[in-house]
Amino acid sequence: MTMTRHTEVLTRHPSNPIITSADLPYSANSVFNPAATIRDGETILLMRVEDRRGLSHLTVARSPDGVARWRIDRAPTFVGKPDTHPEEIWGIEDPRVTFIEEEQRWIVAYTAYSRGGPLVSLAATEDFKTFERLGAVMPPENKDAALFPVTFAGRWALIHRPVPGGGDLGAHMWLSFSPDLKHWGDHGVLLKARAGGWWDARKIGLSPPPLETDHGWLVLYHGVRTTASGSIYRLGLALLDLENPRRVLKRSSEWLFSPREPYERFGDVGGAVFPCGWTLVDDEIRLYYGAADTSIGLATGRLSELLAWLDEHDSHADE
Ligand code: BMA
Repeated sequence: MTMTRHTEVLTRHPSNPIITSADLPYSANSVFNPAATIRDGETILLMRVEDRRGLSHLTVARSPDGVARWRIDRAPTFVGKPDTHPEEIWGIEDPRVTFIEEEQRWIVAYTAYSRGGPLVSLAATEDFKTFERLGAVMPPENKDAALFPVTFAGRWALIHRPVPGGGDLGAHMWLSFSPDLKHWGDHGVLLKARAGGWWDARKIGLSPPPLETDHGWLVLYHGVRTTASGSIYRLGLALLDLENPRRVLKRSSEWLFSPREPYERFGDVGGAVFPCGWTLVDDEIRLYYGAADTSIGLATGRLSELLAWLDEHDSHADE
């Protein structure tokens, strides 16, 4: 185990939380877990908004600098459509967006809340105004999904998180492949939740989509620690082989980011930091996260420092 002095790799923005429900142009309970991307120089967040019935939809916020001056759609942008898509009966949640360069469009992987439990659906958008549903791709219970931006030997790859046996068997991250974004197979476990006292014991899931770096696909994932007073959602890193994303090259032993500030500790689900999106400009990472299922926080860091931190805290170093 490495016992070096802890230094902060991700720094919270001083104006956190950067977006709360008070910033929305319409009434809602909370705004959290946003996807993030940059389009024509503008930062776009596709935010989960929970209404006062308890059901979620997605709404777009745009900012010239990714920090302030957010312009938020006047009405919900992307809403569950149970008449044609019954799996969206109880709303849609937690989007992750992936830009597909060759198609000049984004694929949104989101949670559809069906009567049978949460499942994974895909949609495509070119402008974050209209969304074309590609349908449900993973049956319940499954969530925390995102697409890789490239194909591997001609097949798309999706990370997702099924929950077998009502969670008693542990919830691990899986990887599946598809020739057409519709038919999925070659399912296999990618990263396993650890056991016992670990911060990421029994339940883990992908946070933002995997990020391509010179060293491999950088994966930020959440680990859930169950305690006597509820769950703590923390974040750790892993690195996957660029050519073969099934190969896990590194995985952090320690968590990298954990609820600390009052807006992360208190809220509808206190003790949860839950990012669904990040952007990279030059070496700067901007991580957008749900704080306590109530508001949106921003944390920034250098990609090179995240990779160096992962090297230093690689769990293989524990052996
Ligand atoms: C997870 C997801 C997230 C949520 C988190 C904390 O299982 O459902 O939407 O932010 O729990 O409540």
